[in-house]
Amino acid sequence: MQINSFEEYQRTYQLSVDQPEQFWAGIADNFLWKKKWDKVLSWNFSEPNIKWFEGAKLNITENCLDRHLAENGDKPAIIWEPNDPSKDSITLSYKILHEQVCRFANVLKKNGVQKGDRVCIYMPMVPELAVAVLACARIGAVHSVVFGGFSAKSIADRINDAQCRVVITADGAFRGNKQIQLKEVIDDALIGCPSVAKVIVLTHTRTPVSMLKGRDIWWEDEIKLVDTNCPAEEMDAEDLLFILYTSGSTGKPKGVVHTVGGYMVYAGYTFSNVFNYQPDEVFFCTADIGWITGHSYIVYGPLSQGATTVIFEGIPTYPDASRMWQVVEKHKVNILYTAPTAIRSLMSFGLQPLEGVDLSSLRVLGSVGEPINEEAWHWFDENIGKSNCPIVDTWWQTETGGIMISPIAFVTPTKPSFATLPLPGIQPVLVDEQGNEIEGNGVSGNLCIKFPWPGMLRTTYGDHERCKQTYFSTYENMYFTGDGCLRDEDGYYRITGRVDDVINVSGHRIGTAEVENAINMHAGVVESAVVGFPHEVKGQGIYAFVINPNVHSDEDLTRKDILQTVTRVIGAIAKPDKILFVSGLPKTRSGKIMRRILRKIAEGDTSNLGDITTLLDPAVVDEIIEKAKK
Ligand code: 6R9
Repeated sequence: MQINSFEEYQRTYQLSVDQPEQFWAGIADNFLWKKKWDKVLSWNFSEPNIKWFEGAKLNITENCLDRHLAENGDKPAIIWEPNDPSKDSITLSYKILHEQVCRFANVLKKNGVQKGDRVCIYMPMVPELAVAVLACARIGAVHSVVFGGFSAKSIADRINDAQCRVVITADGAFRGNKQIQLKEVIDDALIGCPSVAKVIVLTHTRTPVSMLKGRDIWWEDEIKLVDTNCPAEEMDAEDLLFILYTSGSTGKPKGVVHTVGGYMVYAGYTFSNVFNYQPDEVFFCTADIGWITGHSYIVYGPLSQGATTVIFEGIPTYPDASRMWQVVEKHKVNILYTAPTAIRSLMSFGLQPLEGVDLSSLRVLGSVGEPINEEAWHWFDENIGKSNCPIVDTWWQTETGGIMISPIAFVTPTKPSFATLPLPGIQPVLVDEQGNEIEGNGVSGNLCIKFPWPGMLRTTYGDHERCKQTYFSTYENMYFTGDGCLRDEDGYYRITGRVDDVINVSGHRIGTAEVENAINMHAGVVESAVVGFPHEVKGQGIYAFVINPNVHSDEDLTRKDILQTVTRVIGAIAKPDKILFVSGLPKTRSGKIMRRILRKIAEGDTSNLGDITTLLDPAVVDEIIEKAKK
């Protein structure tokens, strides 16, 4: 499956465009199927209706676990590095991981979980999180992992949208010097979630928790009651594997749906190729399993390829800014996959944290989540890769399931801040506002994909129309990514950022409408408008313009209150970096907020605000500019 030269890439790419079915069938042959497909692909982007490997039967956990046992049973599958460096790390071999997954799958069965049931997972970054995910897949339950930073309300919304039957959580989580009371958050969430019959609680932080009789049970008790024999459920290639919620332009997060066969093939293929993974190498992806990057490149991609994957519970700056490098040294990490925000944050500590740390095990570096600026790219290249490791700047999305546009390590010549070229099977196009394809090089436009790939989303859970409207209606017969992009003279792609109302804060997608809804829940707020602005570490920060009618109120207090409201409604990750109180917002006569103007003001660039004559009250703009300066 691995591509070894640029010439081979070009040849493979051409084949994947000329004969996509033949190409993907060849890739899929590298996986374990209980029964092969009748048809590789049927599709249309108008409904949309996309089916890969129709008629095929498989279980993804047999690909991630069972098939490695004979030859690699004792090979480390997971290396877990705890938050606290003085505590021991834990290594799970493929054999042990297989046993734990089967055992926990039996716990789920014993508690009434059946094929097709949805299970919400809200856990710290511990090996049991991967075990829980895989145990769901083992029995054909659909997992919906919710990142540990979301609030009770966000969790409740997600649980209700998917009608989850079971929740898997832990007493608490460690993150740097903080503790997050996961079970308490779940208790609050579940007040409004009638579908949940059972909550399975892992002991981790040993913080006291309350257990509801008949509903809450301990992980440790349950696994004693079952054995390790759990045959893998036979799944159809197009059966649901998981739901993962992500923000869009509207207020309500969407449940992106991925299915078993195509997702597996795509995550495995891209992992193996992009990172040039070699047997016995250690792969470290610093994302959280609560995001798509963790799903595809901590769990499914690496394990499907029999790799050793690191799960790191902590954060790069705890107990100090050398932590991530220490982890690389300690576990002799060969491939490090991280985010620009982490790189920028560590850069700001200078080179001292790198002193005396041995990074010589590193062979490949990767970046994901947001555009990487040239300065961060060079710092990463020179100080971490010692100018000797290719950097793969991987562009992709929750919806795409796996990496789409990226260099292939040791194959594609890289260029700082460019995601470079599409992987085999991916047909990107740039389109103008009217939906016309912009051909040739040295052009920019909105990034679309014009042909299906196995890892793409199939629907948004419970609302297929929304999937169609969001991704397939802006431009006819194309998947619209929501990103702007340029293609340079060499045909290389550079992602320039979202063109919709989504802000990318430290690589996390946050919808402006979501934040506005949360702010507006505060009793003192009449209306608000939220935009992104350039932030040195986070990439983008959140800037909120808020109309507060009570001019005599204490602004600092109201500000604090609003931050608390947002934390309660969405989670701390959505807290605005700046809140500016204003008496009005720039609106058109039809009542639309002109965000373009607010964006300029937030950027501090008011020299050219463009045409503001269509505004209902142009004077508010001057007032906002004046206030923003202070
Ligand atoms: C994997 C992931 C997707 C959005 C995407 C884009 C941005 C991701 C990027 C990148 C520039 C890269 N993005 N990778 N922008 N260069 N290498 O991050 O998924 O959380 O769904 O975010 O992130 O704007 O549309 P997700």
